[in-house]
Amino acid sequence: MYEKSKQLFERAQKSIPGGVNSPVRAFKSVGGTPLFMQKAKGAYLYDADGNQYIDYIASWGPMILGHAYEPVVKAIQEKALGSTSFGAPTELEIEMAELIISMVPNVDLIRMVSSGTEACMSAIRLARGYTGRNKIIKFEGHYHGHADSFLVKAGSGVATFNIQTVPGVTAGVANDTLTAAYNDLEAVKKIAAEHKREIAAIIVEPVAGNMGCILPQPGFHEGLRKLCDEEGIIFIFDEVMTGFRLAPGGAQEHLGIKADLVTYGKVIGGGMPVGAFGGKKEIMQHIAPLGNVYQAGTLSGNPIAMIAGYTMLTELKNNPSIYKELEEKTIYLRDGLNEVLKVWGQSYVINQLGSMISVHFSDHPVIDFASAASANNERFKKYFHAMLNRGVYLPPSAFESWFLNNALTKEDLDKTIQATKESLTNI
Ligand code: KE4
Repeated sequence: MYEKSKQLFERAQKSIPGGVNSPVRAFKSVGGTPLFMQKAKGAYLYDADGNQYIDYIASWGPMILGHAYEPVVKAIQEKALGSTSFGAPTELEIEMAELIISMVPNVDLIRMVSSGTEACMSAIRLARGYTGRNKIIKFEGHYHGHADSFLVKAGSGVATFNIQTVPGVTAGVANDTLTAAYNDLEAVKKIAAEHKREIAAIIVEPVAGNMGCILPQPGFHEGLRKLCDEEGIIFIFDEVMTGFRLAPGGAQEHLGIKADLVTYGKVIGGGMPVGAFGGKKEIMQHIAPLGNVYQAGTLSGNPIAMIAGYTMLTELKNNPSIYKELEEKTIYLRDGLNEVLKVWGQSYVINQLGSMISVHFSDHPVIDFASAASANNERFKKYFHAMLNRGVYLPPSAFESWFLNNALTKEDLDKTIQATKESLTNI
């Protein structure tokens, strides 16, 4: 069933650390051999052994319209004929910036980069440069990429591998990162009171996706917004996951909350390496070459990445009904999973918002990292493999959101629900 992947994994480990180019792909937390993918189309992945899977990772978010989406593929093919990179400004970058600014609220200026990590690390450097303050507040279990400042009580792979302190992150850097539990507004207020005029930014995943999908409690973001206004703290929405997924205007639109800076990634590149950060002119004008907060990148605004992202975002902007369709599919899946899980007799929780969803084998609500970590994640491992063996590819970690793509059909969702029903007998 997985012979070719097993061989490829053996071979990969001889030349790539852990055989993968990103740790979460290694199946370390669920066990077994990571599957090497050969191709994908629409909602389906095909591994090196020719097995087909219904895909709930969507490349960790980007493939919101399904894999090998025709308009994006064609746009890339065509653009590549005119060179793959100039290292000089192009009209397409202006069109991309104008398109994004037309879709999202509160962004006057936006800078393209090549990953979500770059976007988030640049945003906190800008907040520090703009405020002249050093410290940031992040939330336990939130993941903003692998920049040193963020690898303190981080989510995603850091939580998956239970890495308490990441070697190589100096105490100096870590000391400038203060953490609180997600949804605990009082804890944030306490930290802010203890560090008056020291905090440059609060950075948050508006809807958390790196400890499973975890929703903001009513009033949480409103409270953070008010605190930032009172204390002169820059409020950063890390929308690498939620941007262009929850709504054309992302979580700012979906939740009705204004951030001072917003970071993007994933969907914005249509599957190509793209990140971005943007916000009000008053702050963004401190970014070089306008200001002195330095940030740069050889392939930032790369024509192939830009045309992929521009094509994807144009499709989403011109067809806003996609968001309703995606949400309806996700709610259908949620309700179907509830139907089979509630008669199972064991504890579980399903968190869902828009097209983000996760199943936690927990006897308590999952509202922050501690409650996500104390779920029965051993059971998740068994569920993951039981589903994989039935042709359903879930994120290989309990600390990840599932991502639906709009190529999923009702039949795919029914198969996923049925596969869950069958899996429950032996997990
Ligand atoms: P990248 O540098 O991986 O493009 O983006 C970092 C990032 C920033 N902010 C949020 C909210 C994110 O979810 C991410 C990256 N997400 C993970 C999946 N949980 C990427 C997958 C991986 O690490 O391979």
